Amino acid sequence: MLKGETNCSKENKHLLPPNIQEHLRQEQNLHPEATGALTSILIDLSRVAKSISYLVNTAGLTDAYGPTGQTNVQGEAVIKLDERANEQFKHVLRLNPYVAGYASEEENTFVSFPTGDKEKYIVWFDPLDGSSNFDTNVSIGSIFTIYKRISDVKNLVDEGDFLQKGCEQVCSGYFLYGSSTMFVYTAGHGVYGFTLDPSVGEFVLPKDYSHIKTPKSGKIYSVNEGYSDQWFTDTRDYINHLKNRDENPCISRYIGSLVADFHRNLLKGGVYVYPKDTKNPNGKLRLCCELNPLALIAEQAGGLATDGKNRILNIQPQQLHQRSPVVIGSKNEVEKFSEF
Ligand code: AFP
Repeated sequence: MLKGETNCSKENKHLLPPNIQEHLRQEQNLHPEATGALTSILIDLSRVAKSISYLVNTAGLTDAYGPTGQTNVQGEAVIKLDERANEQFKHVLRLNPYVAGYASEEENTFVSFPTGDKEKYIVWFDPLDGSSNFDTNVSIGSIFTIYKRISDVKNLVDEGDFLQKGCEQVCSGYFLYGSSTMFVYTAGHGVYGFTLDPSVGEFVLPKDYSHIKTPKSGKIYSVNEGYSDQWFTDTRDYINHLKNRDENPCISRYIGSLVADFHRNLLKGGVYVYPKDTKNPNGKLRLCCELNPLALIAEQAGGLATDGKNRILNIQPQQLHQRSPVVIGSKNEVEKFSEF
């Protein structure tokens, strides 16, 4: 032992933070009933995150900016990277022996894979969220969620597998392509945030991002105020309240990339609102591939997510691409909305 070094500092000095594989193995060992299927899917998803991160970071060099000329199922212009990110997810999920099918925000309907007795899970994903920000180098993200299939394993997965309530999610998360690339997930035992270490190409877990907790109250509100003329009175009164309350009046922060807005508020505290309004009776965001995954993360971090009245995770989806209004973030601010 070197002079002045304690046993403890000697032990910790050369320890690397765990990478995602080590972390998932440790988590799996805590659950003797685990088969390794979920670990395998999450490791594959972390590969998807790395490959999309690479596409994002090199887009200016590889002609990846700009639209494809197509519109997606939502009627939105598809950009080249939307398409490439979607392909990355599909390619990796198709090869995973535990995945029975997927549904993508970019595609009309779900896809089922040939069945076998191992294929227990289905995956929902939004391959590139905030993609209209992409050409200007603003942070964007991808969102995923994993459910156990409820249809008989002898058959192909059916629509019911993809229309489960958010409270049935086994695991959800997002990749954030920001000033660094992050992989944030929960499997119902806390929220973990990995950072991509570009020097070794691995997602590692910094100490501060193990069991992420969101503040109970925060001073950020995130909403597109450009639409305030279309808001109903409840939204207008609520936002006015946040800005003008005596204690801790809120300030506005809005990127227009859901994952980036959500992630900032998760760490700093505050509320993200995408309300229904006179033009959009159900808001804009999609329940199954955007709101449910983020609502699970928010709740696991100690926050809340509602559609203004109901817990997001309790809403029974009726359609694959159903939209819902959302109020998501710190407990105090989300609860306050119900008073308006
Ligand atoms: P895009 O992927 O088409 O950019 O849509 C992103 C999104 O669904 C979500 O990420 C944003 O928070 C939201 O739209 C922003 O929408 P507004 O422009 O209506 O505020």
